[in-house]
Amino acid sequence: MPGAKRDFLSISLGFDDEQKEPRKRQSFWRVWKRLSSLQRSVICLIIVLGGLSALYILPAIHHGNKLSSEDAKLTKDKRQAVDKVAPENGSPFFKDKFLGQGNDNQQIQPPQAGVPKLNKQDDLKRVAKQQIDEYNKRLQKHKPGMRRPPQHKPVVDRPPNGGGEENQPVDRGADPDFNVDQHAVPPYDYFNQEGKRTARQEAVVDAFRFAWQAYKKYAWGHDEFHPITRTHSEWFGVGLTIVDSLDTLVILGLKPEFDDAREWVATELTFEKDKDVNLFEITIRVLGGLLATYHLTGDDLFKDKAIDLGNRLLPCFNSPSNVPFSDVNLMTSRAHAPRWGPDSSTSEVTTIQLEFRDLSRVTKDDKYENSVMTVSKHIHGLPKKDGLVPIFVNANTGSFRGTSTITFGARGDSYYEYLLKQWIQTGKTNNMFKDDFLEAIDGVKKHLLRESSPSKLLYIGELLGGRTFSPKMDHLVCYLPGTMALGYKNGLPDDHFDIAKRLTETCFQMYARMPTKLSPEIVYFSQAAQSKEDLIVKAPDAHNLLRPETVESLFYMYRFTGDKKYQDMGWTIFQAFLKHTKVENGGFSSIHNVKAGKTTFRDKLESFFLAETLKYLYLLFGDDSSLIPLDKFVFNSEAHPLPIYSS
Ligand code: DMJ
Repeated sequence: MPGAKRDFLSISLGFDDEQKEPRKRQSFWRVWKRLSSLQRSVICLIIVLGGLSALYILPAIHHGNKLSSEDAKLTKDKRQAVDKVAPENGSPFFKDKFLGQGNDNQQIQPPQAGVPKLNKQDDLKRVAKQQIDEYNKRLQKHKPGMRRPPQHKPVVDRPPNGGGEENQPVDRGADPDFNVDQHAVPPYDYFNQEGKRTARQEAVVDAFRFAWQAYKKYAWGHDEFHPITRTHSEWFGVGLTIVDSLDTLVILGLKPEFDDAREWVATELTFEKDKDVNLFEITIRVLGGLLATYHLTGDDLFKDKAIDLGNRLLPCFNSPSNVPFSDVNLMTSRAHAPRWGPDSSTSEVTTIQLEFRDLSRVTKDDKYENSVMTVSKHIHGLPKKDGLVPIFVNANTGSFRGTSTITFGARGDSYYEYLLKQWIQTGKTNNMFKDDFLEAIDGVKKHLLRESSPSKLLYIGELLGGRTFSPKMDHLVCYLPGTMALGYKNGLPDDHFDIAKRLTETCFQMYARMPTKLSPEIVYFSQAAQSKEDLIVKAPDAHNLLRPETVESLFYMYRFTGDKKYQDMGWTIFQAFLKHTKVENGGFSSIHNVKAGKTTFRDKLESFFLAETLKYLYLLFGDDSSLIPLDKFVFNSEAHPLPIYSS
């Protein structure tokens, strides 16, 4: 047997060990004949086994190829849809997620070997490395919870008064010299606030939880909650209350609630909806909410969702003029004017700029910012009444409707707000915005600012048809004192702050003088010298929608002065919300009449109560100004904080 073993080895090595002769070529047949029967059997066995393996492997390869091409066909339409909305530089993972292949709930699988068809060893290594990199990225990327916020670099500090006109950088207009990633998002341990809150902040947290739990129980994933009937309704069909509340959850430090909300965004939120949405509303509430949450948490999930939404809103800008259409279908991309007429609201087309600019800075793609800068420049170039604008503008002609009202209330309000805030967002480098804001405030002083009788409350009226003064003031106007205080803090004239202080007092009186201590939606100020009461409330205007504007201004005033009277004012208002708008079985509701002894509910929890009202109250009642510092963040119109850039 040892000899047989030696023979077998000698064949396998190709030598004729027996004869000790040098190696020479022999025919296959001669070699075969010289083999022992054991050697022949082993060779036959090897050949049979090889053949059998081939029979199994070849069809499998063929089948695999077939599957990939069918799969490709099946997903082609979907993928085209994604390509349509994905940013040019969008990551492959963004596309995977959109297609449902990168679902955050799904366990991330390690890279699979042997999937790609490869010829060269180098290619193999390259693709394997790509897969591993991608896998590691995905593990990093969508790990839930807090991570480091985006890059921190300080904004350019400027002297209090902007350094004088001569030192102001030139207006770069629609072609901004991006300093991407220059935004300053200071680190803050949001989810570690237990034991650090003031008693009043704890009360706000309780109120928030009370509303949140009811929404979760009866309306989870739906846009709006009706707490009396415990039902829900859709507006955009995007879980509006959740998305609008995301950054409030972070700022209030509510980790379990935030985790639930994030999970919903990761697994349920889609903008692939055959739904017409209002450009302004979805921008300030949803785009703003996603971007702010991205900046606070550094979690790319929110950035990816913001990019998807931003792309779907862009068709609004394909109008015959530089004024965008007010509505767009999220799925079909069809944009159009509002159903009620040919005009867009001036405040709506001018209150999308902070969000679209931020999206450009985040993506390093200037298409979003350029779209909204075109609108801003167009509105800047239109004739105005001492900086004041009519509330309607036509998206076909690009002109104001000259006979429309001038107001700082509905449809006019945030045009002025975004002038100041864009100047701040761009590091006070774009003076077009600052100049328009200054001119508008001069226009206010000239045409709209009056004192009531008998108490001399300072208020802002309206010009009906652009001409006739009316002593009417919407609660919406009460954002203005806070915004003017913010301007003053950024170097605008002292008298802006004087006006801000007096307007804040007036807005508080709109609450304090009502039997419920809640403000009506609209008041008229008495002008008659002999009148006994300053405030007149008409029956159709007596409702309260849980709006934030007054507590927003109280927050700014407290941050800038440290005067606790503003906290006390806010506490009075908060107590009134608790007393009259809290629904026994869960949630808060808007009410019909702030003058009525007995509250009647309108059965609606507006998403801005959670996004804005409770957020501003929480910030107002705290003494930690490093929680959303106002030299690093600028709040959008829905109280979503966005970073201030250096240009
Ligand atoms: C919010 O949606 C925003 O603050 C908007 O700018 C005005 N209206 C509501 C709150 O009142």
